[in-house]
Amino acid sequence: MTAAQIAVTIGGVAAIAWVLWFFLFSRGTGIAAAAVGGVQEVQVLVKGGYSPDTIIVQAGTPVRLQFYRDETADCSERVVFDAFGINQELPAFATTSVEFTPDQPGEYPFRCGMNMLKGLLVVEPRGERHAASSPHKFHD
Ligand SMILES: [Cu+2]
Repeated sequence: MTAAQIAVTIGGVAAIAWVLWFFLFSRGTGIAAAAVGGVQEVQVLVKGGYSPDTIIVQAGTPVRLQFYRDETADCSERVVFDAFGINQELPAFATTSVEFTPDQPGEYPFRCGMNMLKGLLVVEPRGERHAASSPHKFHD
């Protein structure tokens, strides 16, 4: 092989590795909120999408999502959580807090004002996840 062929081969392998990394690890991964002073807080980068785009929280505890909008594109000007009646403007190059308390477990999509950028808030049941389904055979 010539030096040029070797370079092309290395470049191709690097490109494949990057594509694998991009699809396997950089997208669609959920992040669990960290509790800060009784509030479940998550930083979300807004730039052509939401990252992370899946946010996992627990029901019954206040949630604070810190959206940093790192662009001026009109598309991401607002963030909307239909289930919680939230339609919040996000000024460019600033952090905007969106706070609410999800009471019911479930999956709640969020989106930009035009319904193009999408994310998902996953609300898990509070505490022990299987407490409600444990058998009651020891009760009198
Ligand atoms: Cu949009």
